[in-house]
Amino acid sequence: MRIAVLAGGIGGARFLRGVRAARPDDTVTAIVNTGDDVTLHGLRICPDLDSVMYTLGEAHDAERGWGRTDETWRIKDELAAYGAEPSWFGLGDLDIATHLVRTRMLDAGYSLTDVTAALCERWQPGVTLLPMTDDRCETHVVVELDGARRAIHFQEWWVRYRAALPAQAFVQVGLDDATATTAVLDAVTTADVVLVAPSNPVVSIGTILGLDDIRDALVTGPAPVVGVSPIIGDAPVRGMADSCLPAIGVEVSAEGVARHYGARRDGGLLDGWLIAEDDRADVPGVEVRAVPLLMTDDDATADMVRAALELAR
Ligand code: FO1
Repeated sequence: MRIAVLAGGIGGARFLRGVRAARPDDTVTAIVNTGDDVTLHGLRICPDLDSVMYTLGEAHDAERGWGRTDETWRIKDELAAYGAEPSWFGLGDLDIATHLVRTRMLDAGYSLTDVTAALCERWQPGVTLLPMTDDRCETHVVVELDGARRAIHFQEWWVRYRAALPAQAFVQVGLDDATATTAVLDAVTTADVVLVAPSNPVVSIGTILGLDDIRDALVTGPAPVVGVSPIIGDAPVRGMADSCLPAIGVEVSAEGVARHYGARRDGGLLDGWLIAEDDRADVPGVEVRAVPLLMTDDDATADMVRAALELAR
């Protein structure tokens, strides 16, 4: 079976470990959000791709969720000693090697898709990792800062301000001119099933769906699309979806997110939707199933994936 998975960072990575565990002999392709990408200290940083790569490559720091295990921060401290801003972003020494290799390859003209494949040669994630696009697009957040409305990079909003500044809007700079890669479109059009990971529906899944050619391929493609709610009860399990959804007028609930994604019969994304056992979701045109949704370990996540594949059938 060919499975395509739309994924963001930490939640997406954890979900992909479950897909890999549930379907070890299938072809799994992860289509990963690149809207969180940022250039800092001259390095191109791809947080969601790196979270997935490290997590499936058994190199991630499970407690932090991002970055490398056994990380050290000597270069970060040295940069701060020089007063080299930004000092608020956690650049680890081991992680910097990834950014140096990526930045050098990008500068040499390789596509982000090629760079990601090269980095994965080392980490062997067991699934194919594809950036959603090779074109630059970066999510910015419109906030009120120092008495003025400003658009700041998503990473500054999330890391420096801990998403504490109310997000008035999200602007995916460059998204309108970005196109999906052929590898991504091939993955979607040849998939037997498409899974939407419980990633942030605004800045992760929303950014992927902001690429019209991916959205069109999903909506018109042959494969059933089944999503997993990132919201349990009235809050996300992790991350900042509850700080993002109100900015786009979507209720922070499993039902709200599913209605936002829409039913495929109405030109939306979903055929099926997994919600937590105590939740309810009435989404006309979408088959809803309530299952345990906490990705406490790979087995629990694999059970979720099996439920999603069952629903797809
Ligand atoms: N998240 C933080 O909360 N603090 C950090 O200092 C931080 C640094 C960082 C460096 C590299 C990287 O790949 C991810 C990093 N993240 C950090 C996580 C990142 O901001 C988010 O996980 C994603 O952008 C959201 O999916």
